[in-house]
Amino acid sequence: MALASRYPDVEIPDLSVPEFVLAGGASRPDAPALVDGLTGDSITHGQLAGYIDRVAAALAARGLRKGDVVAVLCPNTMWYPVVFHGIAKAGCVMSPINSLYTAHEVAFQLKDSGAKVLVTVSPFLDRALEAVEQSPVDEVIVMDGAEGHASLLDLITSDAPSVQVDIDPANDLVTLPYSSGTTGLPKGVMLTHRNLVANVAQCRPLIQLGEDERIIAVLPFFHIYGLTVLMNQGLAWGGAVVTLPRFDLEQFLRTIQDQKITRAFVAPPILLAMAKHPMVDQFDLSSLTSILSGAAPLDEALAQAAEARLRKGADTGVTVGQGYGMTELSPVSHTTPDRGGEPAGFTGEIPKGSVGLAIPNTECRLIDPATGEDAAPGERGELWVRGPQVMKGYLNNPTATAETLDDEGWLHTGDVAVVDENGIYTVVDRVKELIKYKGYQVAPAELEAVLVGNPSIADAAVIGVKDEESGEELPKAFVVKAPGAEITEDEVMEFVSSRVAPHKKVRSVEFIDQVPKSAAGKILRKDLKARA
Ligand code: 4UU
Repeated sequence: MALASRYPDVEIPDLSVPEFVLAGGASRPDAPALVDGLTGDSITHGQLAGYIDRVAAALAARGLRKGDVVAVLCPNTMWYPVVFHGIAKAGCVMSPINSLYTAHEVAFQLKDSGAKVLVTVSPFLDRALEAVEQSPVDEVIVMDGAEGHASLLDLITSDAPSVQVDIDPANDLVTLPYSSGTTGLPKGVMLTHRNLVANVAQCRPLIQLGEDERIIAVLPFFHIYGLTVLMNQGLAWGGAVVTLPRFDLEQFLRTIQDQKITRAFVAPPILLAMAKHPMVDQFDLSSLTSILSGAAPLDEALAQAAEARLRKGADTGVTVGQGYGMTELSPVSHTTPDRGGEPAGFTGEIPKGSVGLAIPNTECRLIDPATGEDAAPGERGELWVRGPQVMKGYLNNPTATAETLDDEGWLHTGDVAVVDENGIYTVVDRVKELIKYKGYQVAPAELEAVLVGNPSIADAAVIGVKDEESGEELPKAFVVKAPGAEITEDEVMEFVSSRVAPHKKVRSVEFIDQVPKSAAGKILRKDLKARA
């Protein structure tokens, strides 16, 4: 049984992502659109439109055509949105790469996506060039400039003619982020212009961003949460997005204070600091009205503690809420509404540990994994989602697509949820392989492939084990030694950490005689979880 959203459907503008997003600031060209949180430098909405036009023209002049993939390996700066929307306006597809990836991980994404151009920054250039040697990339653009490479300045001062690419929002891709989904290795998630436009429009009744809103963007734009919720949502309603290149608590708090930030969209580790760290009291955070957490489960008591601490008066001050999403959902399907943004006739409370309500145009099902049938009211089930934010599929991978997205358009999330009589959802478990570390994806299959690449390791399986103290899930490897091989736990961990980004490190190791597998050869992760 499909459970409808409690909100009436919203209209989804039939526009490309840049057209939709730039419309938001069109009436206030002199207002800031992007602010560098470190220097205070800014780009106005008017300048943003102009720069995007130039980047698109320069890319087209290089011979890039509709559907070509341009990868971006860059931390958050106020220029990242210029690059993304420039690529999108040229009809190309932006594939965002995690800034912390090793050259090998970067190369995997460049090859798999077929990227023709890589845009990066000079501090990452060595890593980028190492990756490019193993991939089909024709050109590396270095935003801040480097000998022998075009820079962003070259692009935005290009005198190439403007381009008007004919974009079909419902079918043409705009971005290709990577996600492991419910199983296996990372895959390119095909998201269309319409997916991203829809998701911003769908959040509107719940998250009522105003023009004078100032949003802190410390979560990375290379993750879909940063791209849609921070960047595009912030810009689309005419507000200002204030960028920080990495999370540093003091810098984060100072930026909220000095830049009069009104909204923060974060992941649980940042909320933990807001609730507990003594430094928080040294800053004036009174401009802040709302903090939304997402990307991993938010502890109810922690959310309450953060809200109590930051709330100045009884009914004023900040509210702490939670959203739920997935790369394959562009990413939002559920979120906590602002005060006053509840659906008509809503009288209940929104418990802090919940992920709020299904956003408009979104249907849900909760499926009992044991029976494959709809769970009884109030019972837990795997969350299925259907709506205009559901991906088109995985790139070049019809098998994985069919396993996740069924014929009726339901995206099987691999997360387990319950819904109460008010339509409030709570995510209670995860049945897929995926491990989340500080909100980042860790795909067990990827670590297993790295592990068995060691000649001393005959077989391996990786699961997430919850650390009670931090609340984080820590990747744990079960390792079968090769006959006669000598290898220690520390050596196993070092072997992995030299090959993967820091968030994917294996954080504990146990040697076992055999990896438990089904008759079909699938790792029985449940058995390993029980053992851990
Ligand atoms: C329990 O993490 C994301 C998207 C996060 C997001 C985006 C917009 C959250 C709120 C918001 O407003 O995407 P992925 O693809 O990196 O990871 C998806 C997985 C989910 O399947 C789920 O297992 O991350 C987990 N997850 C959560 N789990 C995401 N949000 C939550 C949550 N509680 N609130």
